[in-house]
Amino acid sequence: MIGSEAHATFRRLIDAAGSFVLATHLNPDGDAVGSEVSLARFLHSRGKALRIVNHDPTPPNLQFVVPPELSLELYRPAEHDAVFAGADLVVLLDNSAPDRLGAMERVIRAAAARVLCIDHHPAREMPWPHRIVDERACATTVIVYELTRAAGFTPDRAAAQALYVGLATDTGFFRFKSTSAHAHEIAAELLRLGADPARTFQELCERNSLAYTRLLGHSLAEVELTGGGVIAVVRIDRGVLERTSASDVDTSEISTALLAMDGVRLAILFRELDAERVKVSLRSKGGIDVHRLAGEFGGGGHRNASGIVMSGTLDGAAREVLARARRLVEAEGSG
Ligand SMILES: [Mn+2]
Repeated sequence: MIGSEAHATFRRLIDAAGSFVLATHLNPDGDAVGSEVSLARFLHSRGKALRIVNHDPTPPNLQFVVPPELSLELYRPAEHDAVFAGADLVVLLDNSAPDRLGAMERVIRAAAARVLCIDHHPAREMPWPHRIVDERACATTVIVYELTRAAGFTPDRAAAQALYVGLATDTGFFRFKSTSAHAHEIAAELLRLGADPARTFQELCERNSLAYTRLLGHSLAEVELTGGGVIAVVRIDRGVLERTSASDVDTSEISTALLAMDGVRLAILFRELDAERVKVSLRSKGGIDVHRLAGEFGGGGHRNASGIVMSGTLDGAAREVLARARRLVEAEGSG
């Protein structure tokens, strides 16, 4: 939980500012969008003016979180650089890392003195003077919930739904190790305030495309085990993506199925982005710290879910990452 100093910082900054821009990381997920929407509802209740500007579009399965009066705008330098430059406060949500801002990095760095960062990721570099970061929080929406409630806000139905989506996303529907009693207590309160758990699961998890489903089938059929059966590996090359028409689908959830295998505690998915780049998704259970593993290759994320984009071929990336992963698993097993 965040301390009284963080609450005071939040209140001071919010009270002093009249206009806000909210932003988050590349490829916004449920916690990113949930944090933006819930904080926006709070700021509107205070009569504040705000814009929400993201680098990437809101995925279709998260659009139900966005109430009609809010617009999550897609960053266009010609329009939004002036918005970032003119806002009293820029709130960076669910992201501390400048390199996860994409093309927005330059303009947000330029505004750094007016940036408040609210996040739960461990960060390598944090150039933001105002930050409320709690690595123990299982979602950024938990921090937003605590800050806004302490500031006297009662989430309405839309805010409660948005907060719940962040909590459900980042705890894997209340099953990851980060899931605390506190997370369930907040969830209970959010249900009382109107969040709909059945709809949340349907929207988030039951809108898979045929292409994704076929790619999942391919991945399950081709999975390999290594590291004494602890590491499950899937390689997806461009040919497979074309055959399954899955070039644009999000493959990160395939790891969930891999981790369901008995004995597997680390799932690694290598996906060929083009001839020179490979995306690596890392998921783990228990003590295997994939954030550290990803960090060795310039990637980032959380202890149990991280990602890397590597230059090189699919086989080259797999060789390098798997060599490190096997050593990590051995060290973990003997430690
Ligand atoms: Mn998050």
